[in-house]
Amino acid sequence: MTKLTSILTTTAAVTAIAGPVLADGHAQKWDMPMAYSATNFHSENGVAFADCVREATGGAIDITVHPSGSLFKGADIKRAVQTGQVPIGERLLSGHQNENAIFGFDSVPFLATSYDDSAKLFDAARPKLAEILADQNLTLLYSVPWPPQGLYFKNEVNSVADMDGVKFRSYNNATARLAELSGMLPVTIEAAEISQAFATGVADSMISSGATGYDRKVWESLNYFYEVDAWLPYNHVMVNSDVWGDVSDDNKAAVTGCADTAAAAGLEASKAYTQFTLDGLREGGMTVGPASDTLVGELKEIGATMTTEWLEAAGADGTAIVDAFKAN
Ligand code: PCA
Repeated sequence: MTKLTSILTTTAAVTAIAGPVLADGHAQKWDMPMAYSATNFHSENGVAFADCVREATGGAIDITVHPSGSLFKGADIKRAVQTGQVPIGERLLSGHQNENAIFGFDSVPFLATSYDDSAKLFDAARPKLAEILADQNLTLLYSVPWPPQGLYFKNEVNSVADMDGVKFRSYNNATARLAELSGMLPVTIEAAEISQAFATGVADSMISSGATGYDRKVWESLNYFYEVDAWLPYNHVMVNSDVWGDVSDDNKAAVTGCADTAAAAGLEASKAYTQFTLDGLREGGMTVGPASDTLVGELKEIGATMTTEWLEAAGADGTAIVDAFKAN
């Protein structure tokens, strides 16, 4: 190819992309903060979603993913999208239970412990969740579950008594409450910062997925992972409703189509990542296996307390979600 044809081809390609943008009149660049590492399946799925949107809107909406909390930390992403500092972002809504207990629907211990049940629970919660978010100027695009949550420790733990006084990294209200009820000392730390926290002894334990332990190489500091399957929390991708309102109907349909694809692909990736990352923890040198019957029994008692507390906080809407989930 000569230099000229190369320039022409490039120009043609740019024009092909630019055409619909100009026709639509709303060429937009959307920065999308995400809290987890670039190699995490949520982040990779976010990049695939961005690619899908770029293609499906003919370049009219050009999303750039910023993983690892590099643009906004996890805890700040929701507010950033709400207030229009960024048009779109991903956040673990159970980190905002203080605003509305419904945001913690997915972190009620032992309510939904499998992918099938967590999907049913999400279906039951989604309309209410979307309504609450809409009141906060947020439009829910897609949601993807983390793998089942298990307990990480530095030392072997066979009962709640063994957890007494242990420094415990929490990521939402439920994880902090679990720590309190089991005699541990909760400290809130973003996923992006846990390797450092464990290495320096700020925390010696957490509840999370195999995925997050694997992403952060926690075997460098911790030694045990107990597969408790306490719950499967969701990450949610949300767009600012004012921004969304300015998107043409055609592009809304395109983005929604990509969001549906991302929800399905993210779910499959989450499932596949479960075993892969548990194997990875083992290869890193950790002991990975089920918790003792004693510990499981004690955690279920704590779970019952937390369920009662959540139902009280979430009121009639919470009860309706749980009833709808159980009816399916
Ligand atoms: N990883 C995230 C939330 C749930 C999970 O599995 C974290 O630990 O922050």
